[in-house]
Amino acid sequence: MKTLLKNGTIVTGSGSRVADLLICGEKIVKIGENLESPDAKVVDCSGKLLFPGFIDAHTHFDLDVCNTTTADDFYSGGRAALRGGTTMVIDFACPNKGESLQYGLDLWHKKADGKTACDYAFHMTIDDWNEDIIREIPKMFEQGISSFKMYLTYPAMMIGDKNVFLALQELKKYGGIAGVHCENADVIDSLIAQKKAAGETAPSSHPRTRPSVLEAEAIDRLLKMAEVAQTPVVIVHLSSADGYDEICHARQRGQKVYVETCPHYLLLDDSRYDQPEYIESAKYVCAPPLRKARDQEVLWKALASDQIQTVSTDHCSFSLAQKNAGKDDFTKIPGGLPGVETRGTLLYTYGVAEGRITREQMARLLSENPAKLYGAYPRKGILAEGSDADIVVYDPAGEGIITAADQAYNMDYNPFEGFRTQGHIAQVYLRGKLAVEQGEILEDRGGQFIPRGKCAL
Ligand code: DUC
Ligand code: ZN
Repeated sequence: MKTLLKNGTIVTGSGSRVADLLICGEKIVKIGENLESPDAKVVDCSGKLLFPGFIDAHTHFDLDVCNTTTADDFYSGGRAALRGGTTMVIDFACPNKGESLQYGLDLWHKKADGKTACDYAFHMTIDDWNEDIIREIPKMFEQGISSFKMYLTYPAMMIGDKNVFLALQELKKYGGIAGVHCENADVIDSLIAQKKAAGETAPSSHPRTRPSVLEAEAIDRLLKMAEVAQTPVVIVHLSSADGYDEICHARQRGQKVYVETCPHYLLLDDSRYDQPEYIESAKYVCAPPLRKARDQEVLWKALASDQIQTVSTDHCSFSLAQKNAGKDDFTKIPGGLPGVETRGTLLYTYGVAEGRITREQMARLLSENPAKLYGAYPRKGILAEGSDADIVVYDPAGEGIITAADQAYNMDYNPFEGFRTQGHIAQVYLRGKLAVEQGEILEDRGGQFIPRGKCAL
């Protein structure tokens, strides 16, 4: 089957131009002017922007956490992703301590295979460190898993600084890359104990027990370990100016550091935790917490100057009933926000349309850089001959409003409720097939597992 997209503005990380794009089967076969293909379905894309399918390199679908399971699994999460222009997610396979990496990988395949609307891949979580795990690392690469995740917070996931350092050294042998959640667990625990002893159990205590300086401390500690291990790392979900300062210091020392932030850190602030109604504040509990307007400003400037490489979502959704679990104790509120459906439209609206970043930067942040960073480029991440025909047709005209009444999530709220949007996602093609048409999902189990190679960013 052939499709010819005529006269769209083709946006890639390195430039934009009006051209025609011919799809044959799953691939882009030609980009050029005045293309003709008698047997192709012709679609007029005049006035539309054609982006490479977005990649969300940070989702948590079907994850058991805080004695509950995320509201979105790979079915609803994949549908929401695709509807939002995300043609590939990289989720976190997450074995429990004591389980093998292979067990975690098999389990994540079981959760995702045959029921995901968009393409998908997995990072592997390292939350245990022993001889068996070390032996399994090369086997992960053989199965298309080239990126890993470690935590400097959450006791259920932490392996301690010594093992983080050893894991960095081990991954380096294979050209693997690790993303790390940076917050100082022990000091956070102490602050939590003090808040509880003082009877301050409302959600407003959440950001006060996780101040940005504790993100900065953990980032600095990790980067010093990475410096000794002589390997680049990814700082996931950077939330604060304090944390960013530490990244700048490491770069000044000559280190290579990759950075991810998320729409909620760019667009929402910590005043959300001080609302009178419990549930209105609980909705926004995530870790790291939302920060201040100044932090947002610093993050936007870092995006504009290409100092942050990716915007992913940390999509980790819980319904209002699930968020209610912490009514008497903020530490029992399951942490996380949905975001996979609105990322592209928000970045276009508040980034490109408001002049903070260019559309080429948007293509780099949402597509090209995650594809390169996580070893899926050039199959993914670019509109080029030979690449998968994952395409977002963005209509920049018109305005909309984000509302939970119009979303594919298995969710009863949207953290960006009421946010104005500029333009909308008109169509999404997944490997050559029209998969979303004006918000309607046409194909919702067509996603494939994408094995990945080494970092190329
Ligand atoms: N932070 C969250 O808020 N949820 C999921 C995991 C994380 O790091
Ligand atoms: Zn996460």
